[in-house]
Amino acid sequence: MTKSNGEDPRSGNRMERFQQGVRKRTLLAKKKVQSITKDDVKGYLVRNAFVLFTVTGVIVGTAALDNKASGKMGMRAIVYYMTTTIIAVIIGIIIVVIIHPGKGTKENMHREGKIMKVTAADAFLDLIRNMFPPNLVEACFKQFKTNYDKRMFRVAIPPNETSVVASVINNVSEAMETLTRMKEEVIPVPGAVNGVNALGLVVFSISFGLVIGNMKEQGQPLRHFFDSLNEAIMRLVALIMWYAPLGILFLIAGKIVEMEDMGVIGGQLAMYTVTVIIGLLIHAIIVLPLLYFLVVRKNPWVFIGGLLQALITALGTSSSSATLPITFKCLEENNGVDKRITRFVLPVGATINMDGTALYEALAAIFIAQVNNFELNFGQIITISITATAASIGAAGIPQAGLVTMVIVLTSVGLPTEDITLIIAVDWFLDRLRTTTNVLGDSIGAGIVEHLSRNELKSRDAEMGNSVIEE
Ligand code: DAS
Repeated sequence: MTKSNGEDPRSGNRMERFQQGVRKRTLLAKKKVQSITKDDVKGYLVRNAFVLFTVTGVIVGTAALDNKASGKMGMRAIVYYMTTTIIAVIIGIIIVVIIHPGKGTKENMHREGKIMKVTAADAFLDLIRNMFPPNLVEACFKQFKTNYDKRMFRVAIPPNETSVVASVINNVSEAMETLTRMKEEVIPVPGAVNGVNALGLVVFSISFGLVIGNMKEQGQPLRHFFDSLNEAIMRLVALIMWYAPLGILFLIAGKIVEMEDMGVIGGQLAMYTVTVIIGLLIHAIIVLPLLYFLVVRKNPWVFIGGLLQALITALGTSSSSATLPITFKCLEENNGVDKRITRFVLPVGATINMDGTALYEALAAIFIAQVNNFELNFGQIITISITATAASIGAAGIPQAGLVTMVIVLTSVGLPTEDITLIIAVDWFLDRLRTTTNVLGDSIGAGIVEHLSRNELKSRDAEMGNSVIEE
């Protein structure tokens, strides 16, 4: 059949269909390009900025020191880290023994909350899966899975079909999609570079910085190169992070909205949450400021006031590593701490000095013993203190790392590791608080180490004959 003008109508349809197809494919391609540029560019930008920032920052800081100075500084930092971590653990133990939130038994906890066969264990295992080499994960997985199948995993989680922990771990808030995407990108940087890798990165940067520092004139060009590279990265990070507090507010707001529909959490869990908060508050607003005042003889609250943006970022991202660039900025620009101290002390501190986490792990382990009516003797309490300190050193500066390394503490005194899921429901919230305490501890440490190292810094200035590395 042909059209009056002799054209084959089917060819018209064919053309029509072809044009439609082209239009559809163009639209798809455009969407794909848009989505790639929006996410990946920001992702690459953030990811590389943060890793590069840490590397150049540490190199710049260390290169400005000589072995003698950095050796003494390193010693002072380590002594400070161990002292504050042990104090935090002791606070955790005392407070959980006095308040005794674990009164009653697991069954009691089950009755209190609305029992749900939780997908928490699966989400929790995903978290572990992403953090440890597969063999260890498989071992944990088998252990968890057997208990899970025996229905031992029941946690007082209110009726909330979606897996609480999965949503918590994603920590995604629709309210600020942009920052959330950026935050996810930021978090995987420490996540991807977490634990041993982060420490490896820092160790490499410190040793490379020391080498440059000891090259005298020959090292000058490299020192200048890394100094200006770091300056550029710092500005880039500042650009990326300027809208962080706003986005973080949305993240927390989004989470609180989600908490609303989580309903009431079981009494013991609530008591446990209160106990952890009290412990962290004692350490953060009494011990650390007092330590700062005793050593530096200045008003700690002025110093802490300069850290506000870093503390908010820690609260919002639950990651010390992701907060690192902001911590640098707050200490150097608001509190005037010498770059040679911050670049040297902070990256190590963010990875191994976690007062909040140590306090939390000791407290949570004893809480789980209480819930199991398991009488701990003095020796076991000491074991918990030591393993909680070690676990906090091993935890990476990323979300809920402290929850995962708690397996070490529970195993050390024979407590059932699957009972971690009893406290998983509130961990997304407590993690923020302990991360903020961790960042505060690292920052106060930088202030104290700077004060104790002021003579070395002065003699180093005289030796270098130029001013301290400031802009
Ligand atoms: N979120 C960890 C941090 O970044 C602390 C923890 O998980 O305990 O410091």
